[in-house]
Amino acid sequence: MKFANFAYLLGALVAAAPHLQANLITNGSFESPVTTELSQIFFVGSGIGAWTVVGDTGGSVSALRNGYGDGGGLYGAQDGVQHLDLTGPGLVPRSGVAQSVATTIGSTYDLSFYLGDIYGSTNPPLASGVEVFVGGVSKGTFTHTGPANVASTDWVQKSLQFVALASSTEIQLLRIADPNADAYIGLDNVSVTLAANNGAAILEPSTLALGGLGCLFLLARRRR
Ligand SMILES: [Ca+2]
Repeated sequence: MKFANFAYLLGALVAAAPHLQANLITNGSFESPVTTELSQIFFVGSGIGAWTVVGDTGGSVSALRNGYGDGGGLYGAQDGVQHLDLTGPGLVPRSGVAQSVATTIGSTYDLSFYLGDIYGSTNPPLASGVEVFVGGVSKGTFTHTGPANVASTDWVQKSLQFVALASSTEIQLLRIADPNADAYIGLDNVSVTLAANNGAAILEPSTLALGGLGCLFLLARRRR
């Protein structure tokens, strides 16, 4: 291969590399649409950008914008200025959001999201919890109990891996039934990224660049 061609190929590889780990979820941070007020209700069946609100009939979730406060608590986003409260104002058993992403059969994906809990003056220290469904199959329940006496949202990152079984995979985050009804389960910053292509690990851009430099070095030595 001519050096110019090789350099071009290397450049193309490095340029393409960051896209391998692009977030497949659209509006994963719930920044769109901008809420009409600091809190906006979305009922089951309605859309929040690319998300669809799912759950029991009559259920809902709330999009909260930074500045929203209730019962002495301040409900701030983990990322950006908006996030979801999966409980909504009405406490039907289940409500949440779902979105389908394009996937490659056999490839492994990382699913990550942030779960928020708050311990305000009127809220007992109850766990926030969601059950995650991938392609309609439950991947388990994830919970988080924030520290006591902290009157702002406390966030933790939760993650799991899945292997795609179809060319389109539905990601669903559904709040767990909450008999104690502390009426707040925060969700923000949802992402799905490609982890491995059919079992082969995805090279990080830095790894690719280093490998490319190594190739250039070898090429330069051979040309002497
Ligand atoms: Ca956000």
